[in-house]
Amino acid sequence: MDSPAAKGKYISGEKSVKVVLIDPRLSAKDEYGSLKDVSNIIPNLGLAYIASALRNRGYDVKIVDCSVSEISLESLKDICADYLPDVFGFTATVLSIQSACKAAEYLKVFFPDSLFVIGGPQVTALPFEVMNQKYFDVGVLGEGEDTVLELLDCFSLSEDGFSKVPGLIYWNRQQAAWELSPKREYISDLNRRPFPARDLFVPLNRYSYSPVSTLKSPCCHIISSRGCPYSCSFCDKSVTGSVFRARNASDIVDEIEHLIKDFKVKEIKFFDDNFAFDSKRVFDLCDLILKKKINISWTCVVHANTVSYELLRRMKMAGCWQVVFGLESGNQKILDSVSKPLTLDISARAIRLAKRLRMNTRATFILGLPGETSETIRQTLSFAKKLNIDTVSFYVFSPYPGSVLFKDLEIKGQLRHRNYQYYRLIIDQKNHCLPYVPEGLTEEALTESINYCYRAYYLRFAYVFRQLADLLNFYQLRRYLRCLRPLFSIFKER
Ligand code: B12
Ligand code: SF4
Repeated sequence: MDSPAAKGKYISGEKSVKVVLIDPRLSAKDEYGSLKDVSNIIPNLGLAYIASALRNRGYDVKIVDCSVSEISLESLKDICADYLPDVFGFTATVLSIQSACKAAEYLKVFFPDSLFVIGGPQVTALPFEVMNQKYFDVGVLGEGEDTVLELLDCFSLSEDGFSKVPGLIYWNRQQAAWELSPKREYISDLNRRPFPARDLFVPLNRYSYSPVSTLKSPCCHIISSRGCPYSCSFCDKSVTGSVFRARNASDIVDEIEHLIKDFKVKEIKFFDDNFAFDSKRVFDLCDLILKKKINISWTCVVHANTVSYELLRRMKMAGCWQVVFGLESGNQKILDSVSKPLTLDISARAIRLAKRLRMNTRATFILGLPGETSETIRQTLSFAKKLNIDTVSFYVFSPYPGSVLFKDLEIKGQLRHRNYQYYRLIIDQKNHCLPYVPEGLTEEALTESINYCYRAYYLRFAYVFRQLADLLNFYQLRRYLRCLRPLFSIFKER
């Protein structure tokens, strides 16, 4: 194959290089089905980090988010024809890889001389599989900010320089094969890096954060640390790795202030892998928010074993109104078997502490992990009920490429298929085909159990009564009203 990258003919060196970054995700309706109105339809920060790195280096950058704007391939081509990019950069997860390939295949016909780059979790997890489809010229593996700059720098100087840029998969012409360049080190210092270029997305008000987790808007999410030292076997850590690297309080507060000033943001969501792993850092962050009297409401996803009463109290004082816990299962054996470093007691304690402080609690459970039975599903449901968590999500297990479980199940021949459009944690009632079903269960039984869990959890007198008590708060009332309509339609469908 003579990849255009090998020809090196699109970077002239004289004109400013134009890069279009594309999030090719499905339309929100196709991705979330009946759950669309309670899901996060939000800008992709990975792409925004790439954009800001490129812009800082003087490249001309544009972002096209196909999801929120529901852009067809034809309009995508028209947008690109107006802009005439030298480089196309796609991002993709397991769920969006097929759309990314489709878009690249289509656009290549019209822009045969441009460089087609793919980055993100899916190519990082399965580099050869993605590149063998031959829609892309080069893949960026892992964190891409430094790699993409070196890629484009070297590209304008020498056509064969890719092998020297760490973090790539590229076409080796001599070998006529895809080859990995040396591994890229994780970014060790995340401070003082340019903030994500959120201004390159369509206006923020076109996006929507799930009302389940949002009190005030406009809202934005922040990644304040990367990497997680835990080893849950269902989690894909290919991009951010196992070493916890964190931004300091003042760098995070600078970003919060920038969001308040430039985007009028009233709420922040921290979507870190393990936000409170370093509790001192979170204390510092809260203290700085309080010291600077920043009026911001926020939420975060935390691991239950990283929180204490004192930490939650300080978080609440600094504006945190909801804590989200990945509790995964109400059965200890399942937790142990997926290497989740959590006991049921720790989970219960964390929820109780947050409730004692009258913080809103949210938990996510994964049903259908290996070893799951109807009985363990019942245990999970009754565990959630016992804790009376404010909001629970019952996701279906999907073996994500890059995770230990994906590899295990693949080796054991237990993956039912590799049609990645079905690798999702939210079940689409009308169109699903689970990639994995545990022994002893059927797809129908598992999906019906999940539907049952939702109904059995939310349609309870004790639950409704407790939630009604919160309605005294204006913001909570508005939040409930926003959740109500989609919830009714979900129950109708389920
Ligand atoms: C926030 C988040 C979401 C949000 C927002 C998604 C969005 N629009 O950004 C929501 C909740 C909507 C979401 C949904 C899903 N998510 Co998600 N999500 C995350 C989370 C927690 C943080 C993402 C993030 O901002 N990371 C920080 C940035 C810096 O990393 P990054 O996005 O990977 O980008 C870097 C590199 O990948 C690379 N890069 C990325 N794109 C590009 C493009 C180019 C051109 C270049 C050069 C480089 C490059 O450079 C970036 C900067 O370093 C990650 C976990 C994680 N640690 O990343 C999971 C994660 C990305 N999600 C995952 C999954 C599976 C999903 C869902 C499929 C879940 C589902 N619903 O079933 C969907 C898929 C959505 C979609 N259509 O693609 C998996 C992906 C696994 C895989 N192999 O694909 C992850 C890794 C979770 C995990 N640990 O298993 N997610
Ligand atoms: S699921 Fe969460 S706690 Fe477990 S390894 Fe992944 S990021 Fe860490």
